[in-house]
Amino acid sequence: MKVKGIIFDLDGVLCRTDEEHFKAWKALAEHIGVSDFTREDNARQRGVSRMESLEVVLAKSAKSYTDAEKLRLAEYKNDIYKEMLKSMTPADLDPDVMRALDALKKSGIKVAVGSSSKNTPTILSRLGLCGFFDAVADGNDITRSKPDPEVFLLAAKRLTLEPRECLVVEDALSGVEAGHAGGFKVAAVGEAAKLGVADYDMEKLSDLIKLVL
Ligand code: B16
Ligand code: MG
Repeated sequence: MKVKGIIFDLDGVLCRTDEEHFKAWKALAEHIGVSDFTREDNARQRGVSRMESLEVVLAKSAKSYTDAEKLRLAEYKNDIYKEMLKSMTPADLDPDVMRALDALKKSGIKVAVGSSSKNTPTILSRLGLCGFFDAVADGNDITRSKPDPEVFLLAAKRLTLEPRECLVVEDALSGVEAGHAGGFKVAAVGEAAKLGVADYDMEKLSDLIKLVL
């Protein structure tokens, strides 16, 4: 397929921070006495905002929480997550991811990040990817998280491209749905590639090279 731009999701696509999100949510769940928080629960948190992700955990608790308490719980999780990010370095970048990004950049295709995460700037900086992307849109820029297309539409706008000229790359069902809602074609990796809901399912990110070049 021919595209002018590719918009990458971050957690679970460009890096493995999806695993750190899981561990931090699991720690929060245990902190509030929820002992059966599973990877299936975590799959429903992929791509959705921090506060909506918290609701997935709280749905398993018998207690009810005020808005102020919810904010404190989300902060508790985010503090654990940010502590994990401190040990991240450019060496954590998967060589396959770097191979895909380099090949796309050399070909002249514009590249962007479209992530629900408010930690996107920290992660890109820790991975040594500050300034690499032609545009970044993240959780700090949006009010509606995936499956709403807001973050991808903003990334496309910042690339000065139309959705139909871009491909979205996602690991989450919510992200595939967001891409489609915005009028994008979507390629899936990881969890989302097992669902058969995207336009293209890939085993690894460098499969993009044969898909678009
Ligand atoms: P934060 P993505 C999403 O990032 C994660 O998949 C999701 O699990 C998380 O809740 C969300 O970011 C918000 O993250 O708490 O760091 O702001 O997959 O859209 O890159
Ligand atoms: Mg993701």
